[in-house]
Amino acid sequence: MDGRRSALLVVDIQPDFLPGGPLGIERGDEVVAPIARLMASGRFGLCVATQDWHPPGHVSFASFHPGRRPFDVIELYGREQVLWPDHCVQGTPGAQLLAGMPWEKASAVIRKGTDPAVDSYSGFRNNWGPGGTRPPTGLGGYLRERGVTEIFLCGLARDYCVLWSAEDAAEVGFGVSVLWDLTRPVDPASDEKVRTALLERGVALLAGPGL
Ligand code: VGL
Ligand code: ZN
Repeated sequence: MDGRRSALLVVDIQPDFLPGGPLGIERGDEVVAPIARLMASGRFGLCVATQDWHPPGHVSFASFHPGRRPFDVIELYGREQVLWPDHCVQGTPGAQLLAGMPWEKASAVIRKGTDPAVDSYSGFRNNWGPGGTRPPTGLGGYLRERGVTEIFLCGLARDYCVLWSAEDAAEVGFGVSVLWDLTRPVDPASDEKVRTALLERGVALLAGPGL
């Protein structure tokens, strides 16, 4: 985690993903304080964050698909799409970056999932849309222009937004580490699959610093 070439990417620490929220992740609250300490530690050259930020009636919401329920899986643009409870609706309290965290340390916050017709798990690119492409958010270019070569990820959720962000970061050539203990999954049964997927992409899994 040396000097100015490392970046900490804090993924989707928002009330809607914490216990009690509509897409509350079990034990998601446990990562909040350690991530806050890490952000404040100055150990990373740069800190950036992502914020899930959907318009009302987003295509990923089960409520948008008559007869569907949250966690159903449908086919959308030829790929699997999990249907979620309504969450992180633009401007709502549950979509805000969690109060009390040192967000002033983040030099950029990337909002994602803003296209009503396309989901976006990764902070780097949308999921596949109708055109069969995944438009970039600009985060990769931002980090590269800032001289970042190594990215350390933490946050929610391990099996969706952290996983997809880590895979994309590795694919565009960053050195990538997931601070495993500073993430929590939507589906705890996914851990083995997620671990394997990350290792196959050359992503390092770190326990997370002792904090
Ligand atoms: C996420 C599901 C839907 C995440 C976001 O932050 O992992 N998961 N939207
Ligand atoms: Zn979402």
